[in-house]
Amino acid sequence: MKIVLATRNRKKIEELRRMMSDLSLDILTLDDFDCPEVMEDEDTFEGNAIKKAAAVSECTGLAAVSDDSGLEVRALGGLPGIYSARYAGDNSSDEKNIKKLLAAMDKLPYEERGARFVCCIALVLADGSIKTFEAEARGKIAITPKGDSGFGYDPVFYPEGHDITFAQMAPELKDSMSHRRAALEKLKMWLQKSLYK
Ligand code: ITT
Repeated sequence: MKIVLATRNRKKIEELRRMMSDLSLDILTLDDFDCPEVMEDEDTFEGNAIKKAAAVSECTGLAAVSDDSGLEVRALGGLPGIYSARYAGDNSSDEKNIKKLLAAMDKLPYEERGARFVCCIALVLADGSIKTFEAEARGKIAITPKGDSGFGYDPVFYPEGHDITFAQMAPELKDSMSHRRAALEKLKMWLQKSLYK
């Protein structure tokens, strides 16, 4: 079966490809098609994930998988949440987003720096049917960024039970405990049950 990854984020593509390599799927990306940009204007991860996958499935005529994800910080009432990619403004960078986050959390003690990454994966099949799979990874926000692996907020995220950030981990170690991996595992189980019967 052919499936298109409905994301323009290169780092997500890298992670999704690595974690889907054991599936017998022909994985394509938006580089293989000329699809329009999708406006992410829903107010939930799930809403945006469905919107992205549905648009790409319609544009390509194939099944599409999208990932809408972000970081929710408890002390900030769940921000940056669905705004994670553009927290410091449109066309923001990971560095600017992290800088804004750390400034907003200035002087908060470590015990009060609880956060979680959320990932919602949407699968839209060629017949238009929709399935979504959501998962989280809990942890704490660092006082200062550490590490240069991964992307986004990885340098400031200490996953629960670890004293190194996602950005200090080898990619496979991050995968083993990430929100993206947990959501993908749910997708894989559904695919195995529903499509490979
Ligand atoms: P697409 O919409 O094209 O998939 P995007 O980067 O705009 O790409 P999102 O709207 O889902 O994707 O925003 C996700 C943001 O959340 C991402 O840019 C990071 O800032 C953050 N994020 C999500 N998963 C992350 C992870 O595993 N590690 C670090 N940051 C992550």
